[in-house]
Amino acid sequence: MRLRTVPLYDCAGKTWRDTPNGPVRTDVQTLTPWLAPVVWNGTYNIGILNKQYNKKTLRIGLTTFAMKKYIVFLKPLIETAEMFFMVGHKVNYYIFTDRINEVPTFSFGDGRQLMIIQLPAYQRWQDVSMRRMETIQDYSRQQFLHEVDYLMCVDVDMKFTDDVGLEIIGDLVGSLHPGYFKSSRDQYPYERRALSQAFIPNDEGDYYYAGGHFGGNVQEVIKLTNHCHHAILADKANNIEARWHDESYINKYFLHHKPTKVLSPEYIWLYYYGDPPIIQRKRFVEVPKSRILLRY
Ligand code: UD2
Repeated sequence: MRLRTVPLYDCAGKTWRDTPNGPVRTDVQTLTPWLAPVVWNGTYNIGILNKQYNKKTLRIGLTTFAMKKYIVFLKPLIETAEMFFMVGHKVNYYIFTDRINEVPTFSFGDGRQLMIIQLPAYQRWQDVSMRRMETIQDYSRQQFLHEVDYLMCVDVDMKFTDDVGLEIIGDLVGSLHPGYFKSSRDQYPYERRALSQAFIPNDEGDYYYAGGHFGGNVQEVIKLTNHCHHAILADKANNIEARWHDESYINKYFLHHKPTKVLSPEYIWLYYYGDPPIIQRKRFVEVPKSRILLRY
């Protein structure tokens, strides 16, 4: 008997293919060893996902920090999010900044809004980056838990260049770092000092996750950020700062609390790593920056 083929895997109308039921990507890993999906173009049907969630009640939060000179990145991030991020769904953008007067004005789609939260700025950029854990945890408990179902937390120096929709939603979501998705475990830049709370021994570790895009349901985001914040404080008390700051602690957290969904590097691409065809859609990409000019 011939299998009926159906156009199962949508890619927002861009790469429709007739396929029998089953994953169409054989060139990438689409399932983790603990059976969580790894989201790549061609592995999901956005039509089914949109029907599965109730659009009337679902609300998604997006947090970002635009502290000090990084305020310049806010405009492209939010403008492109309005074009590509969760289009047709309700979204709350939560913007943390010390420069509220420099937040541009935006126009938003129905059910989408931006909330500005003023924060004092830490002097060191490393502290700005790491303290995001503390702040997301605090505001998630006080506010976000009551306002959104899922929360995605992203770097500000990024822009959306292609659709990002409900395929990224899950209880605990991590993103594969674009520099290491093809690397072996011993090449991952984990924190290797045993004294650090972020320590991962050479014979452990699943993937190397990026610090710039993680999320999940709000309860899970609270657990992650709370854990990382306390690990950062414990290290600070011992005069240790993990190799890649918050990213190192996130990697340690995901080792023992496996993500229920893993996003491929389509969802956090850095052109520093070129333009390989395996990344069929670069959906969320870094805006090039001069670290020296911006951080100091
Ligand atoms: C990587 C990670 C980042 C974080 C960092 C820690 C990616 C793509 N990025 O980025 O998430 O783990 O390593 O070393 O995985 N910020 C400000 N003002 C500042 C400095 C930082 O608002 O003065 C915020 C801003 O949201 C920025 C984020 O902190 O995007 C991380 O800082 P970064 O982008 O300079 O760090 P980077 O590129 O090394």
